[in-house]
Amino acid sequence: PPRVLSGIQPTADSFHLGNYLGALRQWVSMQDTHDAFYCVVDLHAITVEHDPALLRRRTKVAVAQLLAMGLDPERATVFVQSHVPEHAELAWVLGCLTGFGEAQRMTQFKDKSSKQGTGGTSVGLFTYPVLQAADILLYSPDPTAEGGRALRVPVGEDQRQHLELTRTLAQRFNHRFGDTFVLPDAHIPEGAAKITDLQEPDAKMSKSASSPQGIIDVLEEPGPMRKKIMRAVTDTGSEVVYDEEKKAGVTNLLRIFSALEGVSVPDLESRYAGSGYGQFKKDLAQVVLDTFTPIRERTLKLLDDEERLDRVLALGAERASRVATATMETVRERVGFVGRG
Ligand code: AQP
Repeated sequence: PPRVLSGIQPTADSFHLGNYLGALRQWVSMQDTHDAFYCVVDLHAITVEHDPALLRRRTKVAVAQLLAMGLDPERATVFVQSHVPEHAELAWVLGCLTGFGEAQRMTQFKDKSSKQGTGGTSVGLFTYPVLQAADILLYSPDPTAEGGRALRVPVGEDQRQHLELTRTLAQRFNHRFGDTFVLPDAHIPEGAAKITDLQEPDAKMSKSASSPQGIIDVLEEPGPMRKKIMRAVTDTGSEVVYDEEKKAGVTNLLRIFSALEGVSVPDLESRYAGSGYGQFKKDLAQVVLDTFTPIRERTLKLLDDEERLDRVLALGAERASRVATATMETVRERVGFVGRG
C-alpha cells in the first residue's frame, strides 16, 4: 500500500475542530488503506517557549485523543517524534540544503514570529519547516522500488507551503546525491481544509492564536461547547447561505456542518431556508456534540491507563525507528559521511 505520514503538535490541552476536520479525521480513515505513520511532534512544540511538565502531559493527552478518535496501534504506527532521533539528524542535513531566503518566505514563520513576546523568536521556529520536511522524508519509501510508491501527507490548507518546501528539498537532495526520496503529495480535504475562528471568521481556528470563544476543543464539556456555537459570529442577516465574502461566519458553520454530517452545503441551505440562524446553530451544536462526546469519554478512560499508553508508544517508536534508521543510513552514505564500520 502507499505510505502516509502526518504529525500534530502537543501544544494545547486538547486538539480542536480544525485539527480534526483538516487532518485527524483523514488519519483515521487512511490507516485502512495506507501504511500509516502518525507522530506527535514534541520537537516542534519547543520552538516557542514552553513548560516541561505541561509538554509531558499534553503529549500523553495527544496520544490518548488519537487513539480515542479511532487510530489503532496495530494498523497504524503511532509514535512520539523525540523517540526517533533521526528526525533531528535528517533536519540538520536538509537545513544545509535550504536557502536562507527560502526559509524566510514561509508565512507561518512570519505569522508566529510576529507574535512572540519578550523572549523573542528562536532559530528553532525559523527552521521548523525543515524539521517538518525531515519528519516526512524519513518515511519515504524507496523511490527505485517497483512502481515508485507514493507518500501522502494529510494536512490542512495552512500546511500547503511547507509541503511545497518539502518537495523542493526532496528534489534537491535527489538531484545532488542520487534518487533517495519519493516526492510527497499533500492530501488536503475539500471543504474542511480551513476551519476558521468562531469569533473571527477570517482567521484560522488555531490552538495558539484563537481566543477560548473562537475555538471548539475536542475535549470540551458539552455545556460550553453548545454555548460557543450558539454565540458564533454570523452577520445581521438571517439567511443560511454559503457566501465566503459576505457571510464568512455562516459559511464556516456550513462547512463544519457539512463535513461532520456528510450532507452537501446546498442540501443544508435548503433544509434551513427561512428558519433563521437559531435552529441551524442548535442542530449544528448537536452534531458537534455527537461527534466529540464519545471521543472525549474514550480519551479520559485511556488517560487512566498510563501503562497502556506507554506500551503503544514503545511499539510505535520501534516500528518508526526501523524505517527511520534505514533511511538515515542511506542519507549518510549518499552525503559522504564515513561509516562507523
Ligand atoms: N483551522 C484549521 N482548519 C483545518 N486544518 C487545520 N489544522 C490546524 N488548524 C486548522 C491542521 O491540523 C494539523 C495539526 O496542526 P499542528 O498541530 O501542526 O498545528 P497548527 O497547524 O499550527 O495548528 P494550530 O492550531 O494553529 O496550532 P498552533 O497554534 O500550535 O500552531 C495540521 O495538519 C494542520 O493543517
